[in-house]
Amino acid sequence: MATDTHKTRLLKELKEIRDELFETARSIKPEEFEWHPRPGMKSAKALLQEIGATEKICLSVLAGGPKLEWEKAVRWSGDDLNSILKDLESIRQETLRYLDSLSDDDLHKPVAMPESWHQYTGPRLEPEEMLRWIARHEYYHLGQLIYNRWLLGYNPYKTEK
Ligand code: NI
Repeated sequence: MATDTHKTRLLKELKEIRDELFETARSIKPEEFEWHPRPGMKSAKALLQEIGATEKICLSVLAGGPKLEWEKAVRWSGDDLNSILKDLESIRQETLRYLDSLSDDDLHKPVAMPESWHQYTGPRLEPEEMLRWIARHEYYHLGQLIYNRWLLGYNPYKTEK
């Protein structure tokens, strides 16, 4: 067996972060879901929605579709934890289908970015770079979610399950 392809490594990273996100999110009680520590900080619900909407918007651009608007990017199927996790899953399935359609070479063929993103991405970006950024973005907000939970008393270093 050859060493892992670039694609396999990307898939692994996306999956490991997603598994930790779901493990962290599954224990959220309904009364905790919209709690936020301070005004202007995101609740668990808002963090999860941010992760899903960002992934969907980035994927649309990568796949040659339109640049979706933030508020309308995802039609959430419900306001509760389970609905939002289910929506995150179906967004991820689209990402994986897209990734599956690429060869390792395709991963490095730059894709045109929307004008308003040029300040962050430049005019063109390799899919590999964007997919790594999606994973990094999710990990950033996962850290915030873990902290949100910790403020409610759920110490991530103590596994009392
Ligand atoms: Ni964000």
